[in-house]
Amino acid sequence: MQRPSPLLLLAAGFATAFVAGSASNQVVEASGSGVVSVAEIDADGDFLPDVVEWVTLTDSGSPDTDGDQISDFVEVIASGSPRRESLPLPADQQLRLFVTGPTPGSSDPFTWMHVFHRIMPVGGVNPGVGAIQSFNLWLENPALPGVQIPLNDFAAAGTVYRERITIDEGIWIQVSVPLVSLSILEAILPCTIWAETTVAGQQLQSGQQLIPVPAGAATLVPFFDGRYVIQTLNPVPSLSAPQSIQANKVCILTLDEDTSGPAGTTYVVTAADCEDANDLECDSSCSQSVGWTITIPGGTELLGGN
Ligand SMILES: [Ca+2]
Ligand SMILES: [Ca+2]
Ligand SMILES: [Ca+2]
Repeated sequence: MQRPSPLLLLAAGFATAFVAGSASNQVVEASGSGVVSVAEIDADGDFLPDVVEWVTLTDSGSPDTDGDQISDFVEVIASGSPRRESLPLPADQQLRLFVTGPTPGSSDPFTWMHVFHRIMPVGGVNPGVGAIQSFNLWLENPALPGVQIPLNDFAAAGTVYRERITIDEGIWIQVSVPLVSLSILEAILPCTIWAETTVAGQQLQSGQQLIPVPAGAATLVPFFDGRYVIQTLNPVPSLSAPQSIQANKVCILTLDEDTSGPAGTTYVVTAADCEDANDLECDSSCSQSVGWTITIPGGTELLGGN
């Protein structure tokens, strides 16, 4: 059997570049798609598409929802508090995943997986435009150790690629994949999404697990005090049906390690509450997750290693 190769996106292939942003944070940005999709509509220019801001509960009309001078993108990608004033977090490699569904009023029929990656070059030196030599994005499933499945295999149409190179906040990358269907993805959970970037000779890798929970697919983000924020990754429901907005809400979990096996480490949820979850609104059904067993490829150690 031929081993699938990772999706390879050569940044050098995206030739459309323009200069935008303020003088204090000049940005050079390249976009790889000639057709504007919902994954590219970013009204406030903070690099988070409007549909993703719906998931993160940030303001798609303001690049700094809480007005603390830290951009929505940086606070979201760093698992900070985008809706409450806070201090800057240490700049680090970060990877976040979001899934959004068909948007009300849009002709875009796709459920999208959005991957956002921030790369901080060694020494904080801005490597400049064209420094990204390669960007690979793939999925690994514990049942197929060592096999890298290109995320592109799940694409129903063209993948969106955007990059932004900032003076002091690293290189930001967005890859959005229009999925054939969410159920195909759910069939291979749990899995880990990996991004590997080569910048100025450095190879940087980050991963984030996508796990199955009774509410659907979800990601976990470290919270303080050894607990985790769980965020379900469901398509955006109709905004005209507010009750279904619960689909993208979050919950704070306390995990108790149970067993380890080929699929990863299994944890039992011993507590779940609606304490401030990275300032995102909590799921009203949060407490129902007590007693869940969750299997995480690589365990929680990987969560803290991004
Ligand atoms: Ca935005
Ligand atoms: Ca915003
Ligand atoms: Ca902010």
